[in-house]
Amino acid sequence: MGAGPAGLLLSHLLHQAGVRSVVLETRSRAYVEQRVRAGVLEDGTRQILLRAGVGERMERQGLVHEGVNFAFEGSLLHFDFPALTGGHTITVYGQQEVVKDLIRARLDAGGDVRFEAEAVRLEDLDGVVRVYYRNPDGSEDCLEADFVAGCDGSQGICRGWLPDSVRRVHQRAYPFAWLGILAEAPPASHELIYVNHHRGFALFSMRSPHLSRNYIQVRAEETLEEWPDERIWEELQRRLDRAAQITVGPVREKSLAPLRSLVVEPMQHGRLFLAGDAAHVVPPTGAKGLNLAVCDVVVLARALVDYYRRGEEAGLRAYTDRCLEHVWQAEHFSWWMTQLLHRLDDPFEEGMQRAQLRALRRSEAARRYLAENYTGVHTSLRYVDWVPAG
Ligand code: RFL
Ligand code: PHB
Repeated sequence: MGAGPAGLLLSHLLHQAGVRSVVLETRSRAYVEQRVRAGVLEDGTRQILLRAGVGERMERQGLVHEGVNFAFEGSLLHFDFPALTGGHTITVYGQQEVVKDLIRARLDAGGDVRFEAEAVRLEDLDGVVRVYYRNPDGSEDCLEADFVAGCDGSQGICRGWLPDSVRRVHQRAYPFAWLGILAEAPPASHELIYVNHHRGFALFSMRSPHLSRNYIQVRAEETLEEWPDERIWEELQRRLDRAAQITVGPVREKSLAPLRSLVVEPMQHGRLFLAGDAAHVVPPTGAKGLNLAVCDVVVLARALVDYYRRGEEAGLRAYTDRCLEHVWQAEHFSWWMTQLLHRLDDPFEEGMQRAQLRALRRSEAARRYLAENYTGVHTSLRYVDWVPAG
C-alpha cells in the first residue's frame, strides 16, 4: 500500500525475485511524481538503487557531495565525509526523481500500480488478507493477498490496523516547523549549509545548479500567509549572515512541515508489515526519512523472498527486531541534529548546544560520528549486500 519510495522499491525488488505484487496509491501518478520532499541519499541508498537497476538517471543527474557545512558563531565548519568515513559520500537527488524512476521501472516491467485507488480497510490479517480499496468513481474493489506491506506513509491507515493491545507508539513533537521553498536560483553554496543562528535554524540545499531548496525554522503555529516570498528571502539571508551570499529567484513551491519523531512497535502483525513513514517518522534535520524507508524494504523484500523460495519464516519473524536497530539509530541522529541546530529558547539547552558545536569543531571523533550517520554507515550501508547485484 502506497506508491512512495517504500512501496515502489519493495514492489520492484519483489518483481526481480519473481514475486508478484500490486501497488495501491490513493493519489494520481502526476501528484506523486511532483511532490517535493527529500533530497539527500545516503551512500548506501545510492548503492542499493544502483544494484536494483533503478539508479541510472541518479548516477547521471544526481549531485555527489563530499560533505556538508555547519554555520555557527560566525564561521563555517566543514565535514569532510570521505576523510571521516573511509570514502563515503552523499548524493543530492530529489525524492520525486527516485519515485519517477521507480514508477517507470515498474510500468516497463508490466507491474501493476493502481493510482487513485485508496485502501480503506483490511480483513483477516492472519489468513488470506483482503484489502478493500475505493476507485475515483466511489466504487469499491477487493484484493486478496498473502501479505500486505503498509507503505502508506505517516498519514496512512495501515498503522491503525495493528490491534491496540499490541501497538506501542513512541513520539516527540517539537515546538517548531520548517518552512521550505524551492526556487529558480543558484544555491547559496555548492554544498549544504546547516545554520545555527540566534534568529533560528536555516538550511541551504539544492536540487540542481539552478534550483535551490532552502528551509527556515518557524513556530509550529505559523502559517504560509504570514510568509510572503520577500520576507522568506530576507530571513534566509539574515540567518545565513556572512557565511555566503544568496541569489533570489522565482519561488516554485512553498510548504510548511511540522517536526516530529515517532516509532511504532511492533512493525508487523499477522501478515501485515509496516515500512517507511508508516512505521516511523523522523524530523528532517538528519535527512534520514527516505533512507530509512529504503532500509526497511530491503529487509522486508529479503524476508519475503526467503519465504517464497525456501519456505523460511525466520526473516519474517525477525522483521521488527532487525528494522528497529536502524530505526532507533536514525531516530537518535535526527533528534540529536534537531536539538543541536534549532533555536530552543532555553538557556540550559543553548549551553548544551554551544558545548556540542564547539566539540565538533575541536574533535575529529565528534565529526566522525556525524559523518558516519549522515552517509549511512549505520543504516543503508549495512544492507547493500542484501540486494542481489543486477
Ligand atoms: P511516502 O512517500 O509518504 O509514501 C506513502 C504513499 O502512500 C500513499 N497513501 C495511500 N495509498 C493508498 N491507500 C491509502 N489509504 C493511502 N494513504 C497514503 C500516499 O499518497 C503516498 O504516496 O512514504 P514512504 O514511501 O515511507 O517514504 C518516506 C519519505 O517520503 C519521507 O521519509 C521523506 O520524504 C522524509 N524527508 C527526507 N528524507 C530523507 O531521507 N532525506 C531528506 O533530505 C528528507 N527531507 C523529508 C525531507 C520530508 C519532508 N517533509 C515534507 C516532511 C524534507 C521535508 C520537508
Ligand atoms: C533537502 O534538500 O530537501 C534536504 C536536505 C537536507 C535535509 C533535509 C532536507 O536535512
